[in-house]
Amino acid sequence: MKTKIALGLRALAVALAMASAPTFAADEPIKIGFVVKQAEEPWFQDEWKYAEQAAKEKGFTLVKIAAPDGGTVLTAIDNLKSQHAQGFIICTPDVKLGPSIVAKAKIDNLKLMTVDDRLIDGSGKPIEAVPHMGISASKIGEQVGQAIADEMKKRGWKPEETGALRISYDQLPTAKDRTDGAVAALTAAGFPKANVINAPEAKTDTENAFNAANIAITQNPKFKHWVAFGLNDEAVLGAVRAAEGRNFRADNVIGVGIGGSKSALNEFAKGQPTGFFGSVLISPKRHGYETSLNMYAWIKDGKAPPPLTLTTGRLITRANAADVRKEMGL
Ligand code: FCA
Repeated sequence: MKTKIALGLRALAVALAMASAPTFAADEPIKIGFVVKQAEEPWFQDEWKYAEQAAKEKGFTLVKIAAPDGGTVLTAIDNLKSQHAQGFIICTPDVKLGPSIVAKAKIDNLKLMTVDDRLIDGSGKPIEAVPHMGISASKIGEQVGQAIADEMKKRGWKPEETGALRISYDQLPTAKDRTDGAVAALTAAGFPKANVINAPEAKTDTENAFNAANIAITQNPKFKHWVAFGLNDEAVLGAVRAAEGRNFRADNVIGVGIGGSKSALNEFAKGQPTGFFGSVLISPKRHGYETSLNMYAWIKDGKAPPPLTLTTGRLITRANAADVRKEMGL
C-alpha cells in the first residue's frame, strides 16, 4: 500500500515537472556534450576552448569527447546519456553516420546540433532537421583561389608552368565545396584547368596530405612552381612540406589554407617565410561559443537553434595575421 502511494506521488511529480518544463527538470544541472572528430587538431581545441568559455559564463557543465570513428561516436552518445547530459554538439568523423547519430540521440532523449561537418542521409542529402553551424564553404574556397591567383600574378608566374595541388577529401561535402571553390576562382583568373592535380588524402591531417601531395608532385615533374589548397591548414601544410622535400621552397610555392589557428600561426612565426603563404581565418569562437550558447538556450528555455548558420572567413598572411585575429576577437 505504502509503495503504491509513493509510486503514485512520484508519477504525479514527474507529470507536473514535464508539464511545467518541457525540456528538463528545472533543478537539474545542465550538461552539454561537445564531440569532435580530431581532438589533436588546433581548430578543434579552439572550439573546445570557446565552448568552455560559454560553460563558465552560463554555469553549465561541458563534456568534451574525442570521437575519431563511428564506434566511438555511438558510445559517446550513450555515455552522455548516462551522465545525465541533455544535449550535445558534434563534428562527426563521418557524415554518413547521420541517420545513426540522429536515431541514437532520439533514443537517448538528447538534443542534437552539428558543427563544421553536416550530417547526410542515405541518399547523400543534408539532414536539415538537425541544426547546423558550418562555414560558407564554396565562398571561402573562392577566397583561397583568389588569394593564390593574386599572389601568382604579383610574382609574375606563368600559369602554364605552374601546377595546382588540390588536396582533396571529396567524401566530405564541405571539403569538396571548399576545394571546388578554389578551383573555380583560379580558373576564372585564367589558370589552366588541366594543371589542377587532384591529390586525395585518406584522412584530413598533415601526414595524409603530405603523402597525397608527394605522389602528385613526383608524378608531375614538368612544373616549375606549385600552388596548393585543401579543406584546412593541415592539408596545405602537408603539401608545403612535401614540396620542400622535392626542393620547391617559399619562392616557388604558394599554399593557402583554411583555418588560421595555431597550425597557420606557427608557420607565419618562422624566421623565414615558407610556401605556406596564407590562410582564410575562420572563427572557432563562433563555432565553439555560439553553438554552446545555442544548445544551452535550447535545453533551458526550449528555444531551438537556427536551422542553418554559415560563417565567413578573412584572408590572413604573415603581414596581417595578428591584427585580423584581434579584430575577430580571437
Ligand atoms: C572540417 C575540417 C576542419 C575545420 C572545420 C571547420 O571539420 O576537417 O579542419 O576546417 O571543418
